[in-house]
Amino acid sequence: MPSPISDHTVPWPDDVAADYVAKGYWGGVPLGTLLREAAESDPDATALVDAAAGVRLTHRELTERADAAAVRLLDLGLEAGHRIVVQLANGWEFVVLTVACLRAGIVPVMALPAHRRTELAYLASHSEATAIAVPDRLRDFDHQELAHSLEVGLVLVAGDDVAPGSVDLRAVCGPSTDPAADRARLAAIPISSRDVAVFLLSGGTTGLPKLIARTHDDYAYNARVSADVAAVDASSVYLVSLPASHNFPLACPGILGVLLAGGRVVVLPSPDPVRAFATIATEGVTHTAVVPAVAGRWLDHAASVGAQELATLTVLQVGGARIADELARKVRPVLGATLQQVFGMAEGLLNYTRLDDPDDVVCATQGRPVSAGDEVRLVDENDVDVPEGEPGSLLTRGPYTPRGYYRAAEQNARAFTADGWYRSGDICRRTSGGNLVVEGRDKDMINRGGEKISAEEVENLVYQQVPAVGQVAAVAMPDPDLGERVCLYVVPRPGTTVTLEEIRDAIGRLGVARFKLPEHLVVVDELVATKVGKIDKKALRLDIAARLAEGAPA
Ligand code: OOB
Repeated sequence: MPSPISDHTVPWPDDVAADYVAKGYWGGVPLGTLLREAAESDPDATALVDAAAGVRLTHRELTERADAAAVRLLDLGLEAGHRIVVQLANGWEFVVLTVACLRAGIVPVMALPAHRRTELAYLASHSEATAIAVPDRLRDFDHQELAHSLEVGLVLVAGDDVAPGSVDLRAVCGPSTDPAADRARLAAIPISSRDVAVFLLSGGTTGLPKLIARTHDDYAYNARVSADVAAVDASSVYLVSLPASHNFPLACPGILGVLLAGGRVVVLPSPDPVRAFATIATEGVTHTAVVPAVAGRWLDHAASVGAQELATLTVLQVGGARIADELARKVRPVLGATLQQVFGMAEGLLNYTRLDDPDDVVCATQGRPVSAGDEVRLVDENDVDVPEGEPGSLLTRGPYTPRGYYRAAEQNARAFTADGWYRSGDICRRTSGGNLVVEGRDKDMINRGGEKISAEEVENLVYQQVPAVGQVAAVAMPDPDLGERVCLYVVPRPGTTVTLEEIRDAIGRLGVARFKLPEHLVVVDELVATKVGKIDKKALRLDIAARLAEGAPA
């Protein structure tokens, strides 16, 4: 039996929680119930479109399928409070399964399709998952085989090739035979709005990823305020092309915010511009969310073929990494949509530019907190607030920012202050208009086109797998397309040599997400240390930027 989730979470203090209830941030209703209620306002409207799979579901059909799936999961032995690792491509099954979990109180652990053995084994064991949902194959990788080798328990598989011993996820997510009975069965499950609804993955600064336990109250609020600020309503059509298990496309406002508003979700497996543009045209997409690297590709594509297909697109949300001001300024003239910058984090705090902000705010800032309940401080290295307008390290608390990671007392002592402020590690400046500008960061992370990579995790993998490496440091190197990529500085052991290929092969064999593999290697005789004896990463970042500027081969 998995241990109760509440044994390992850090709750908001009682008086703070009471305040969030009194102010109406926390509604006291579990997400599954809210989603069912939202679906009832116009049950025959289309809720979900997966064109590749030929699936179109109305709100009624989605609700009934989610209820039926919830009941089938219970029949398979899962219970409210159990955890299921969800590693699915963007498809209708992801949406039905997620809603089903929320209805049954089963907690999805939102893994990424790119994750491999190392990440999945860790997520499954750390969350004490009793089930995993995967595609059969994706991009030539056999997810089903890997899932079985993890010995998690139940393996649910989405695809045509469901092996003996796997459960057919498409059948689990199929139509209901008795909607009223399903509903009655689910109504009997006691789910508190204070319970954990989903586990998100942290952007990663430590050796292993951390789990962020988001409650029904906090995540429903996250989705609801985000829908308001993005002007999402029942007439909205939202395209999901980023990996759906990321907080941004899941709930900012994403899938959950759009469904709660009675709108329509359209899923696509990737943000490739040719397909995305065609889908926007056929489905009448009004809103979508992308990372800056994708925004760049869409701008290039529109510059060559025009943006006629984007006629219905009113809001383009861009976040996950800093978009260059020049790129931001092209969005409206080239794509014809209003840009909304989103500076968010799976840990909670969301900043948005508002749709009616002047161009200078929209194009040159990352917006301001979405909720009046958000608290933000910008501090120096002694946690003292910096003067207004100066850059400082961002600390935050609020109604949808949990007070600690799941089962991570040691990391929590570093990542949170004693009075519950989360240290985001972003260096920001506040403009006179109250908007934040992200100027850098003081966390050891590499942001590769919005995918976050922990430098420490990469370094640990290299030390474990490559004996010839005496000392290693992973740092961000600037990249015109992705913003940053992983660069390794290595001091080989005396008498040995190392190559980038050897290192990539060694880590790759272990099974880690490919986006974490280093893309550039600099072999050096020594790594300079700071005064306190740590490797001077700032110097290394400057060094690689200078080498690239001088035309070193990338
Ligand atoms: C989003 O969430 P995560 O958890 O993958 O990453 C959070 C980190 C932030 O701390 C910051 O370092 C960076 O990603 N970031 C940005 C940014 N948006 C995120 N840095 C500069 N400019 C931005 N606009 O990335 C995320 C979560 C919800 C909504 C949107 C993004």
